[in-house]
Amino acid sequence: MIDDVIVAIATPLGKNGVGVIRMSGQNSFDIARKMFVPFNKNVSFLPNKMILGKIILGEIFDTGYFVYFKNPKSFTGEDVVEFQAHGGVVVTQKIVEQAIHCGARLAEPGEFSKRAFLNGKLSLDQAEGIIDTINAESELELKASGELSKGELTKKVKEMQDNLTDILSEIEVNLDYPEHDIEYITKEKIRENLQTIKNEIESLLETSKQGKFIKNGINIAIVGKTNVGKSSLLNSLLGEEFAIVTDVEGTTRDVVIGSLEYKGMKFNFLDTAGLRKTDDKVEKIGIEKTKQAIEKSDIVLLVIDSSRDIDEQDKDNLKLTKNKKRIVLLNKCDLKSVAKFEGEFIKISAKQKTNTEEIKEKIYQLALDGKILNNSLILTNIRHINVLLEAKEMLCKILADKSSVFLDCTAMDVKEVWEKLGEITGESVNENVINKIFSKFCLGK
Ligand SMILES: Nc1nc2c(ncn2[C@@H]2O[C@H](COP(=O)(O)OP(=O)(O)O)[C@@H](O)[C@H]2O)c(=O)[nH]1
Ligand SMILES: [Mg+2]
Repeated sequence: MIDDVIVAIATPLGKNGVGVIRMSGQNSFDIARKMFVPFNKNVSFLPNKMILGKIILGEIFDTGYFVYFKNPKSFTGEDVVEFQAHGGVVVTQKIVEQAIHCGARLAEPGEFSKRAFLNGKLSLDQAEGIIDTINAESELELKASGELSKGELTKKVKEMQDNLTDILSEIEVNLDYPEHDIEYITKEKIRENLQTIKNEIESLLETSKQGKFIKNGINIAIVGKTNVGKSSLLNSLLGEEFAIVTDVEGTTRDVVIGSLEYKGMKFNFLDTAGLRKTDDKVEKIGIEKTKQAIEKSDIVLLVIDSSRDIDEQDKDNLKLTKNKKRIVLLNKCDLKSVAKFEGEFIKISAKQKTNTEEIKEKIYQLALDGKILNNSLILTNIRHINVLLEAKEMLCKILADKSSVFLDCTAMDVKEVWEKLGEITGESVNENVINKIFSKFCLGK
């Protein structure tokens, strides 16, 4: 039973129009009332009602609102009181101090959400969805975390768990009445049902490929010989003079990273040192870094100067990147075209900033393998992905067992899969995991 009252500032520390201080716990109403005097003496303190008055801070006071959420209809499921005061650093901190003076204690990071989880207001994955919403850096990340906090994954997992429960009772009936032919039919049916659940897990896991890009953005390495226009291309994509462009070979030495958002997805461009044979010590290191950037990238933009013949170095670069998802760009199309390239390419002029939208669209398509993102659930959280991978592995093992004792052995294994899936919603997860998850939350959430 959690009965102490926790308090924290819910808004960022700094100079803000309004600052919100939140309290949760059985006595939060009494504690908050001790430090608040309403302007209207006859007002009744009903839940969900904003009441204007003085927030008493010892000798001084601030003017603000008092809002009371009665359990269980609150974020944490407990009695919650929020003060909306002026958003200054000192004011908000004074209110917290006063609340502590009146009997509350300072909340730990994520403690409000943790209480919401422990009181059954949120599943673990929903709580993680909330923190992802706060941390979202792009529109699609926001969308994915929104699905999570809405409980879409919880719903899917619970459906799978229900199916597993049905399978378990099927097995039990059969173990109690082991007539030979019934057993055979049941065995096949169980196998089919387990296979269906495995397929569902697999299709969920399939979305994690897109999820990875949504969460981390797409890393795109801009690669090619020196002076083909890689840095000019970065500038043209970003729409600003970001990287240094000169006609001196070896201008770019370190990797330059520039980001933009396209269709709600974050693109991280890595402009690299041109690949060529060189004795320059610094440039050599740069080239080594280029190779690492290629390795780490999701997509490579290979730039070739179309105003010159394709030479050995271009061919080496094509070879070096042939196993990557790659877009070949024939640059400087404003000049006379000389290069002969066989294969798919896009003609561009980085200098005149042509075809930048076409490049972005091509990157988007290539990263998502041409699949259109819809509103459905997309896995972005590595913990959820790992739990599902393990559950899938367990199902594979059960299905691989073709022995005649299939039924006897399966019940326990099926129960284990059920529990594994429960780690997503938090139903079957140990305290350490829970504490670790909530400690990553911000203070006041
Ligand atoms: N005519 C023309 N020149 C370009 C184009 N893109 C880049 N350049 C020029 O090529 C030279 C090298 O460009 P830069 O972007 O520094 O190439 P990098 O070494 O590959 O990064 C500069 O003088 C640019 O102005 C283009 O599309 N057309
Ligand atoms: Mg450059």
